[in-house]
Amino acid sequence: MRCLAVCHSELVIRLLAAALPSDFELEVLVESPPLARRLEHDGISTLVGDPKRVDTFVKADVTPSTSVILEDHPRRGLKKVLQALRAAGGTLIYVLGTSPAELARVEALRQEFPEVTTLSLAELVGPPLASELGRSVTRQKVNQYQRYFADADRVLILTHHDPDPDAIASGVALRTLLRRTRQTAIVGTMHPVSRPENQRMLALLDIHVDTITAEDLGKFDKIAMVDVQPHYFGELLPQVDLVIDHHPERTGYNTVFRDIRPNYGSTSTILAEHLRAVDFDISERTATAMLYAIKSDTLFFNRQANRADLDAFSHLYPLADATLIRKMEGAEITLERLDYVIKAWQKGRMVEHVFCAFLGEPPREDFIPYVADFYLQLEHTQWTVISGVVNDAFVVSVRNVGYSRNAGDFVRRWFSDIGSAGGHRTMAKAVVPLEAFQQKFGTSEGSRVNQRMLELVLDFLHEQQARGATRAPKESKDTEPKGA
Ligand SMILES: [Mn+2]
Repeated sequence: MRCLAVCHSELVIRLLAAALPSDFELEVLVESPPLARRLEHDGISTLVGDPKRVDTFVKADVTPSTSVILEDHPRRGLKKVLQALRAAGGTLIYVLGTSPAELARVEALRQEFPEVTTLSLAELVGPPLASELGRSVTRQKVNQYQRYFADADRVLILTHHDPDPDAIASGVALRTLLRRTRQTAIVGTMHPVSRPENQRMLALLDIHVDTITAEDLGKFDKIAMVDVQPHYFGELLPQVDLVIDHHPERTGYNTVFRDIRPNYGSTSTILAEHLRAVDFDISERTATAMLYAIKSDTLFFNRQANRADLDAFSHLYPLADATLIRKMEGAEITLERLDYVIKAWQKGRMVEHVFCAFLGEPPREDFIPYVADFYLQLEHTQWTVISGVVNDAFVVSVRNVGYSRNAGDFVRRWFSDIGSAGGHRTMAKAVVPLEAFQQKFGTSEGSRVNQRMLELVLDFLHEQQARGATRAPKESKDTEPKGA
């Protein structure tokens, strides 16, 4: 590919010469003969000419397939240069300026020259520069906590209850960063892994998550926490040593080090950055766990995910074992789950594309979200509202297919006053004491519960539709008035 750079600053020219891949044949056009001599001396092919003249570009052999990069100059007539270029047959034209604000002037010329693309140096250089600077800040932080943990005999890396792939992978990644093995640093939880696909992940990757009790906490010299913050454990852990998490930042505890990034799709993304910042080799096992974690925590980039998650994903992908990930995902379907899928179909109701079912008392909570996810795949289904009773708690999982109404708003609306309720636009969950449910909604009997849930969701949807007719739909978080 041929590229003609029409420039006036030496730095920009040298930058282009260094940055353009070797398959670009770069030629430079400048007005100043001394500058041309310096560039030629350094092996940069250079022409001298007046860019406002058509014959300059004819001599430079500009064709419709030549990429022409024009360095913007506020005091030089850009319009004349563009006219000359066009007359000489140039069509691939890029105007390079310092910042998007400066280039706004060029945008005005777009009416007349729609073939022109603007490039801002600030935008081209900014993202890699920012990640480089961010990496050195991260490196410093990682080095600090590595030193701090170095002399501890026994380290606990604590996750939330029933750890999910992100918690598990983050624990393993942090253990790698602390240069420890299971003998000196355990990944621990107070409630063991229950979901079949997560158990399969542990088995396939040979990862051990130890179950510990509150009394065990005192046996560790240092405690780190991943994918969760101390408030989760109530009063149990007012002081810890390190917290790495992507959930909204909470206060009311002390930690020596913390790295909390709520805009990240997974904790594994943060740990991938830590590993990269200190140039650690990531084993295939760890990479596979982390890749699976990012994929599942972001629902394969369907839920909150940003540039950092994509970067971590593409960094880990070549290091991981994709076949194992497919095996872990396949473990989602088990016979006992299919039982509940069938049960839900027999007892549930589908009204206005909303599938609503009450599962009775399943032996574990994960049957509820599983069935909710399952029926969302059924054609024409737009919402699923699946509920059940687990350990005297009424649990409901809500799912919908994208950009309809907010599932999180729905559960907060009806359940935040009597229990915990939260979630995103497309998935949400509420857990309330069964007694409180009975008091508020007047029933806890199977078919009546389901009828009631169906009414709640249809009310919510209808009301939102009525509102939407007069008001622009608004994205609300925790602002929904309770019990309104
Ligand atoms: Mn997570």
